[in-house]
Amino acid sequence: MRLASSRAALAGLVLASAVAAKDVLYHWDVGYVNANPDGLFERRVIGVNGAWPPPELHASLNDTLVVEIRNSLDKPTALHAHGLFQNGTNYMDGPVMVTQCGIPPGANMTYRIPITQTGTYWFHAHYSAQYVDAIRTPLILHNPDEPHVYDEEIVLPLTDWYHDQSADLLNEFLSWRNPGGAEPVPKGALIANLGGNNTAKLSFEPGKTYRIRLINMSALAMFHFSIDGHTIRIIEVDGVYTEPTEVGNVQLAAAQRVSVLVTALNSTDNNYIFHADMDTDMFDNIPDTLNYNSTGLIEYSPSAPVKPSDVIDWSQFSDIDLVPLAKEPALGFDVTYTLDVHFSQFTDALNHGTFNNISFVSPLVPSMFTALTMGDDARNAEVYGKQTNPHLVDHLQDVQLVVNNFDAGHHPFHLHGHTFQLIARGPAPYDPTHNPRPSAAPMHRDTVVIPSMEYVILRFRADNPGIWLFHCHIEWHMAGGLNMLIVEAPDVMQQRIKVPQQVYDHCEWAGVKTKGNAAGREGLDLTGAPDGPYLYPFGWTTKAKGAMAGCILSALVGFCAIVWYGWSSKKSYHSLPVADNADDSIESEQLDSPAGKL
Ligand SMILES: *[C@@H]1O[C@H](CO)[C@@H](O)[C@H](O)[C@H]1NC(C)=O
Ligand SMILES: *[C@@H]1O[C@H](CO)[C@@H](O)[C@H](O)[C@H]1NC(C)=O
Ligand SMILES: *[C@@H]1O[C@H](CO)[C@@H](O)[C@H](O)[C@H]1NC(C)=O
Ligand SMILES: *[C@@H]1O[C@H](CO)[C@@H](O)[C@H](O)[C@H]1NC(C)=O
Ligand SMILES: *[C@@H]1O[C@H](CO)[C@@H](O)[C@H](O)[C@H]1NC(C)=O
Ligand SMILES: *[C@@H]1O[C@H](CO)[C@@H](O)[C@H](O)[C@H]1NC(C)=O
Ligand SMILES: *[C@@H]1O[C@H](CO)[C@@H](O)[C@H](O)[C@H]1NC(C)=O
Ligand SMILES: *[C@@H]1O[C@H](CO)[C@@H](O)[C@H](O)[C@H]1NC(C)=O
Ligand SMILES: [Cu+2]
Repeated sequence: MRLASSRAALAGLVLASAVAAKDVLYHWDVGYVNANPDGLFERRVIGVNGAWPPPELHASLNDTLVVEIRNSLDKPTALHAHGLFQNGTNYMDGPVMVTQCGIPPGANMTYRIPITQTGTYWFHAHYSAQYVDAIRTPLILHNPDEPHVYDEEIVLPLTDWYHDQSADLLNEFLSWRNPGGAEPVPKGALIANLGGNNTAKLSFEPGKTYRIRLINMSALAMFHFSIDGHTIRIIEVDGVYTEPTEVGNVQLAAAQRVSVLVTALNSTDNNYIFHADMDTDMFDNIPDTLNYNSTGLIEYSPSAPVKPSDVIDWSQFSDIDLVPLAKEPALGFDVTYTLDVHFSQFTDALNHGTFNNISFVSPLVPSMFTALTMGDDARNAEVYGKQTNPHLVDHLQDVQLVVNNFDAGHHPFHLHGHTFQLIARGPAPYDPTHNPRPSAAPMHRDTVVIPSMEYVILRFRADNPGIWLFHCHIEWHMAGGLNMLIVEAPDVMQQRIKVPQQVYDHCEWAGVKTKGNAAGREGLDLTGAPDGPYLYPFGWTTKAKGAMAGCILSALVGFCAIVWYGWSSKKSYHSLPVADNADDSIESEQLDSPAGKL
């Protein structure tokens, strides 16, 4: 599948580089196929070139990864290389209505991504909740100068697995019938795309050391990974090398990656079980049929018995205690933003995730185009529209984000375009009069879990001009609005970023403008830009609140006839220019949903 071409895109880099960089080319025809990985239920999934799972992607440092997508679905799509900096290639990042329009059905898009990083990443759809339909695959970036020593490597993606289609799950989640915002609970877990009675098996040879690249490609579930009878050492987290750190088990939230080294035992007398247990804290109910403890087999010999589990080590370690191999001092900060995370009931009758009480709604113009076309006004955050919750940072500023999680669940937050240093963690809210004492060489990563009622302090240097999404990686929460924008150095973007014609063409097809502010207008005239949904207005009369409560109650028993004025605002932000068949009700509902276009 891998074809190398002799010419490299980054001519400048190639001149300076020791190893010949190459284009690594993949053709992906993205379309529907059927699959039954747990042996329990055959369902429609989104596959590649007529098969599922999609092929793994591999490239090396300084290569250019080229993935030519053909969209054979009946709806738009877009893909995101999770954790890649996309330095100078903001338009290849993937989130729809942030850096591109959806790739129309029947159209192609070539993602050309210069590889400046190494480690374990993944590639997934960034449109609606499409990746729940299994369009996701590991993306491994090899390092010709690998600092850790091992004999072989194993890529082990872990995912939760749903039997229903993502569009149906999303409609259930974002529904007035679900005022508490209970997330869809998966039917089980897949280890290396196998589940149910199809057990994943890893063959070990005595004495060999394996690098296992764990990737949590879940929509919801958090996993604990451990191997009976073996010790595991963490060496990489989210593409960042660490000093080898021995742990009893590895916790991975959605979108996080960890590489561990495991040295095989010297004897082939026994086989062993490895565990990938889903953390059930996030599940509102645990169906009797749900096996949340998934296991696989470490096989030394097909005839050997399985040595029963000793006690599983459930000790917790904190990622903030890891030490990166490349040590850099803690950044200071030139600008700090505090982000309070809540889930609340909104006037559109839905339960939305929010940063500072704003639930994300896509603008009418992809924000990257707003940055590129608004001249000096691009440095005024207002032009991106208030529903995108834009936070402006200037070129080369050191940025601090203080994130307080006031919700009852944990959330894995992901920043596009950067890794961030983990400066501090503690009980929320963070008290700004207490100076954090970061470690001398803080760990950094691209996705951080914040447990309920805790805060984290994150810092990064704004050295990558672009529009970068900051969001919870639980797919359901993202769809529910838990996203915001970091608008990084729009003035420098205007000098550096040259958008390929294809990206304009896709917007044109969808009737989406590629210039102007969030409303597609000039200057600060934001007439028609998305506005709302709103938190329950505090000024509401008791009677109105009673009507709303009654409405929610009756919604619970299946009907809701009262129309209150919250609904009337629906039209204004539901009227995004939608790319396709508006008469397909499920589809248009999904596309119209607040953040449905991401
Ligand atoms: C990758 O490119 C950088 C920058 O040009 C160069 O310093 C480095 O040696 C290259 N590394 C490899 C493995 O090609
Ligand atoms: C689109 O992609 C398909 C499949 O990868 C390829 O066969 C076709 O030539 C491409 N079309 C264009 C116009 O590039
Ligand atoms: C899976 O295995 C269990 C017992 O291990 C068995 O009861 C069940 O019937 C099996 N299911 C399928 C679909 O084979
Ligand atoms: C993957 O992430 C989800 C969501 O945070 C979590 O519930 C699940 O346990 C994780 N899986 C692993 C194997 O860590
Ligand atoms: C396996 O045997 C070698 C050589 O005797 C020894 O160095 C190594 O520690 C043993 N490995 C384990 C996991 O016991
Ligand atoms: C899953 O594993 C955990 C940890 O070993 C254990 O406490 C729990 O009882 C197991 N649950 C089931 C249903 O096997
Ligand atoms: C968000 O709304 C809650 C009430 O739902 C309020 O307590 C809180 O102060 C608000 N936060 C911000 C940052 O406005
Ligand atoms: C982006 O590239 C510039 C050079 O053009 C470099 O200074 C900066 O460190 C890079 N940032 C990231 C995040 O790769
Ligand atoms: Cu979340």
